[in-house]
Amino acid sequence: MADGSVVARAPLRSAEVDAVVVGAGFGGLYMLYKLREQGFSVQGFEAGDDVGGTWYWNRYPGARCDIPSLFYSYKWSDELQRDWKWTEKYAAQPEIHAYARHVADRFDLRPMIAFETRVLSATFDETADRWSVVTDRGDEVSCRWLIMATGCLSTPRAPAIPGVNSFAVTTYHTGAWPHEGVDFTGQRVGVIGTGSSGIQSIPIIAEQAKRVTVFQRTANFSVPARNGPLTERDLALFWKGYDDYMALVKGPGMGFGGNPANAPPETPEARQARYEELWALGGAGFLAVWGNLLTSLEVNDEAATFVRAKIAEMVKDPAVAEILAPRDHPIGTKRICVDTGYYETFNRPNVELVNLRATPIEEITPAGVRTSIAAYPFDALVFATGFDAMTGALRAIDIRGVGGVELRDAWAAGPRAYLGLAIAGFPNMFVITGPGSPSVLSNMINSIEQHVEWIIRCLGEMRETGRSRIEADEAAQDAWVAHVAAVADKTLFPRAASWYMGANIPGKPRVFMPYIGAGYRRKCDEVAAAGYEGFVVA
Ligand code: NA7
Repeated sequence: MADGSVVARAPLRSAEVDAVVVGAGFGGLYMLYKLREQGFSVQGFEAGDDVGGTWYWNRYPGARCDIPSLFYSYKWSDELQRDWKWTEKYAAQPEIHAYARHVADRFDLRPMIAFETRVLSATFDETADRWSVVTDRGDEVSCRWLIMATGCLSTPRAPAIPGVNSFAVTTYHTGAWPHEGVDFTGQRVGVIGTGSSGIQSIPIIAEQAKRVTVFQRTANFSVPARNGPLTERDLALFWKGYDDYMALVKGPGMGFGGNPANAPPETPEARQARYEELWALGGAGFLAVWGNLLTSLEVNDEAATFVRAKIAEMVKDPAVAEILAPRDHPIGTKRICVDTGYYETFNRPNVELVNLRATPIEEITPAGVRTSIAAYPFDALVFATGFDAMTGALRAIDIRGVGGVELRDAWAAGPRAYLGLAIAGFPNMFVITGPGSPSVLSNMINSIEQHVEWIIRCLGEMRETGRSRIEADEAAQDAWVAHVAAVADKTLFPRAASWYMGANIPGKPRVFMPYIGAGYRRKCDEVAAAGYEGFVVA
């Protein structure tokens, strides 16, 4: 419960179900719905006391989706799609969470979920072709199919800084924000981290706090959201183009390989006009400016220069503007941020920026933060320091597959998964939007739906043909992992020390985790149509 108490319930002991679903975010909710619809018995587990996943935990001020709300909704129910009315172009966390709650209630999904329950381990029994799932509430559930809907950004990480736990007053992590909210009025607040969470929260914290000190290690590119209420006209346009949009969603699948049809025009004036147009429109669509933005350094650099010039226009103090201007990675190779008034916030008299490249943090002390040249006393400290992305939640569970091999060991040199859906040595287990699938570089809701629908088709076919076991073949997995890396290597993505690469976690292997090639959906469909090519079915 949000107040810290835990609802009492008897442990589910020796329960047997067809499927266990771990996580009740957007992936888990749809998976539960489909499993029940197809007549599978199912048990869901969720660590939080409510549904929503990412949108349950990330309640920091200013938390907002960076994909337009109309596109950030499930497509599997036309009635749901038409009934739910988003109020803003980019929905804020409370509204997205309300949407997840609405889905859970409307489709009566809650009875399938054991809340406030963390899965500790999952062990595969090779003689029975079943998983045994154990939780922190004493549950021991046996299932044929184990579906990990544990999310890509669900394991918040405090910064690896000496004395990180020694601050005597309160520390907050944007990814695990108190449900009752935080009142910073009259406080001196330190914020470490300038990714999306920092960039969204800093303007709001600055409006409230007496003083805000922002500690920036890497300057990030951010484009204005130009958020606002959704109008009848927006809705009419959306529905007018809905069939085309659905054709795109259900099409072969996007990629970052470059669309030659969208080449930059010859003249600098024409290119500048297009940058201005997209800047005025707002949003991450800026990255769609040219098909080769993420494959040509020269093209990328021009777009980056445009954004740096905008930062210099918005920030009055040229020295501060220079610190905020990203220069160490091509635009788009770290997740681009979408902000409301971020750069302008540095014009406020109560906001100061500390450049950690020049004066690194040496220690967090009971009083605040000490850099190489100064001590900053605080009443509150905010870690906007991100997540152990894409693999953190899976590695946190003691998952043991064939021969008792631990997933943590199998992934010691980086994650390996066939199609980002299944892992060799871990039969009957599926990962929704796992590493090696488009996941975080796509519209997550669309990718979730694609994976859930692929998995349910697979389980239905296993049942129809009386099979009890499906496992990714090691050679197919190796080939897929190599393909994922080869595709990434053709782009500029590997040039950034991003969380896509695991670079934000000290010691984490540097592997580009999302799949950015074209035709992913088609590939998955072809694999299924060919009788699960690349899988061993028994
Ligand atoms: P991100 O994007 O991982 O950002 C984390 C920020 O925290 C980033 O600026 C980091 O700097 C900074 N950071 C991390 N560790 C440290 C230490 N030790 N010292 C100083 N600064 C540090 O996480 P977010 O939560 O903002 O966003 C995650 C995703 O959620 C986002 O991409 C959207 O998809 C939604 P660095 O860049 O590593 O130098």
